[in-house]
Amino acid sequence: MAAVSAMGALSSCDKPDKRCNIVFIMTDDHTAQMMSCFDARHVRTPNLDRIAADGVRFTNAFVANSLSGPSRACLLTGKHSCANHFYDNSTCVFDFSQQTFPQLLQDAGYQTALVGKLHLEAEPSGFDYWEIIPGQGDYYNPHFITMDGSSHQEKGYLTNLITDKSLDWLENGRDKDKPFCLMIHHKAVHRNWLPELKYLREYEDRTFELPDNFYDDYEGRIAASRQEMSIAEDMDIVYDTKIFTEDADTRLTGTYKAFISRLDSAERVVYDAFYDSLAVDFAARDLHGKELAEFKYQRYMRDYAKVVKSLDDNVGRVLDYLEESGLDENTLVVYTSDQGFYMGEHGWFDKRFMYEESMRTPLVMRLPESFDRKGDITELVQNIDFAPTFLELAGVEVPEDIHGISLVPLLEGESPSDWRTSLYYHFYEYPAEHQVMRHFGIRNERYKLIHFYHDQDFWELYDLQEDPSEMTNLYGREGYEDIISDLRQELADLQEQYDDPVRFGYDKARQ
Ligand code: SGN
Ligand code: CA
Repeated sequence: MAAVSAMGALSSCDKPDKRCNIVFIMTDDHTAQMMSCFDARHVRTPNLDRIAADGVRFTNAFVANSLSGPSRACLLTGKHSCANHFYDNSTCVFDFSQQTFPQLLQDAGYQTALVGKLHLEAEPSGFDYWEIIPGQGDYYNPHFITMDGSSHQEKGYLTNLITDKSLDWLENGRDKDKPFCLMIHHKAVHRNWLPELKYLREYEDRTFELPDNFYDDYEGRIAASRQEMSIAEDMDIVYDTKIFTEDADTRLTGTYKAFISRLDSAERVVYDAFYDSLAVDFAARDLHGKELAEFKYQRYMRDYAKVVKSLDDNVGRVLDYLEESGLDENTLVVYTSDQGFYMGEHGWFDKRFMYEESMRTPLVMRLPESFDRKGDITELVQNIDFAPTFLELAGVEVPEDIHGISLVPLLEGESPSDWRTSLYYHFYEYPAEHQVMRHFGIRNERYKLIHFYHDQDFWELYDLQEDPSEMTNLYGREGYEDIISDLRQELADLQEQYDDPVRFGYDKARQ
């Protein structure tokens, strides 16, 4: 009943049998710097740009906890980690008995499907159809887990296979009398950036511009100085940059060998023909210091760009199918990532920090024909907003315990004067891989205040207008007392609003 009455209020999707379909495409670790509709410096992504050109581009989209599992839990529940209880990748199991938007959509008569990476250590529920990859999955000849719980290997490149399965469900798998929500979750472009074989040589003639702060000295920023995600120090020459010889013996050589051993012998010949020549060239050059760091940066950028290329092709296949089938008229297409990523900024790869590159996430949408909004949406939005947005589009009443805010008014062209003015963030996975300390904080249009805690206790303040790269920690500087005091109060208010137990003492934050 709630669904029916809320639907009546919607001008855009007001025919009960014609509620909007949703195609939600989410990638892993794809950052806006590597998407040409956000940043034209590095790559061309014509199909992703097509979504933005035909629809809307969110210029201020963020996540609540910049890590895969937590980000997916925020997406499914519309709640911060403190409420969905999935804090980190290493210790948590998602409780699918809690409220999720796919379940609510299914209850309201939607056909729901999920294909690809889930990474929540649990079997999905709330879906009419799912087929997922185990954990992080594999790029080459990957395994899939099907709804009967069994696992099987398939031939091909993962990004293509996930798209094949998604299109097959759209064409043959669903009940065509019902509206649908299809979630296409790619592994691409997650580490270690293994390209589709046909694109091994793409971008090889490119020298990517080094970020201005590639040689950051982390002055005044303790957590930044202690991370283990530096391209120079922590990127594995075999696993990440694929400089492999039979006598290689780095920490991740074994993992690398396992990944490439998934290729059959003919594929392996093609793969080796490319990377073996790089290893020969590398051995002859005897690189050290900055030269070695910049070599690794170029290899990283090239392989990442190749993986983006296959991803962009596959997004194009989905858009083409929707157009050819006529489904595009009544389908919202969302493209986003589970978080942003560092492409050499601060000298890094990976994410986790509340700093801009990884707190941000790319977000573009192609809207159903009944919406005429186009261009940029600049309001502060966060991944907890997807759940209420999709529920409102489906005419389902948004439960009061959801933290996110529906984006539908923004999609209808409104600029609500009471839109949120700040965002809350909380990262927990520490001590862990990459050693990014636990922290929480607040970001408004101009400032960002971060508190690092657990085995440390210090604060950082950035003026994003004057210092968009977040190089100067202003916390404790004369003249910022009022700004800090206001931000600390607002942060405490957000923690109360979201009921994050951190305000009762940090040790209780994960109970
Ligand atoms: C793996 C990667 C890390 C990465 C995490 C989390 N290491 O553990 O570099 O930070 O995933 O990524 S690897 O040696 O296995 O490649 S996330 O996107 O899934 O959260
Ligand atoms: Ca990720």
